[in-house]
Amino acid sequence: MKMTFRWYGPKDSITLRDIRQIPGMTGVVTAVYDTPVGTVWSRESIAALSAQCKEAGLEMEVIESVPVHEDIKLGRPTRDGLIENYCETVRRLGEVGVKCICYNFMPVFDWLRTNLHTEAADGSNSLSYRHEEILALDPKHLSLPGWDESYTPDELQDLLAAYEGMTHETLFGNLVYFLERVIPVCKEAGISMAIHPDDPPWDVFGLPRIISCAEDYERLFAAVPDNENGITFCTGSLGAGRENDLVKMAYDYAKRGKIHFAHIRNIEYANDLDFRETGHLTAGGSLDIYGIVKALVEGGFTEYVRPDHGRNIWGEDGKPGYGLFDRALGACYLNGLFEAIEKGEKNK
Ligand SMILES: [Mn+2]
Repeated sequence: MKMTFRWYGPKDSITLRDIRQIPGMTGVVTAVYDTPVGTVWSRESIAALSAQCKEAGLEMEVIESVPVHEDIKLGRPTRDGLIENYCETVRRLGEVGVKCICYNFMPVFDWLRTNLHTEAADGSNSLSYRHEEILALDPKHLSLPGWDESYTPDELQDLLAAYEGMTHETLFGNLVYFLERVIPVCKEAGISMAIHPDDPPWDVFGLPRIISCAEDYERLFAAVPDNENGITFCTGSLGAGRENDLVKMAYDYAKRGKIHFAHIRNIEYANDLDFRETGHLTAGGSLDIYGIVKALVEGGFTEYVRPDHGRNIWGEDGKPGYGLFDRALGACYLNGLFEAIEKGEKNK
């Protein structure tokens, strides 16, 4: 296992030095943020980012993410040119030693929450989701925390209209079309693709979602069986789906070499659909983080991990989910779990 930490580039309030000082940290998970979605990342931007990481003593082997243009998800005629651009970015990332690309195929929105600062009894705050609040929203006049500035109201309306009538099958077909063209390039570049699951793992605003449960994964692996077509195992996203058996999935997909990257965090269920994000410990929420890590190790998992969303604690007012303190605590906890379980396995 290689412990990593998400870094939002030079504009992140958290410095590479801060990250380097977290025990056991080997690298960062980052991206080029100066380029519009769909265009090729410049060699200069990639090289500058890579040089900064190297100078700080951190690897840059995981990119999160190279975003997929909506026209590719929609299967529009412009997709071939956009996929070629994507492939060129993959080649350039391979040149600087990138090994894994996390991406998602969620239409319009990726993660969705209804509150970014839900206060807990201990005074910390974190992101949360209430389904009733989502249902009460008018998709024609959406105002969602974290998304308000991503699209103009007109852009959002056009995009939602373009997806009208889109079935799960069509969206999945468009994902396969994309992967069939990108995976051969990944093989040459020494890179694995790691699709992030839907967050939360169900349809929202009538938009289809296709990476939410074991059945979806089987369909994905069967359609494009190459090792480079793998997943980001995100416990918080998948865990919001109460029917998902995360321990079983972790073991099964690790064993099959499908997990190239793991996001580990915990959530606490409020009812059948609602949840709030908690600290990383098993005891803090509803997911068995110990059981999941044990399953990963027993399945032979040796790839990248990062502590996913943390809470705001100790007065920090970080980017929601991405403050320094709680994610650093999460990394230490996860390092402890991995060390204990890995050594236990060896001594068996
Ligand atoms: Mn995640």
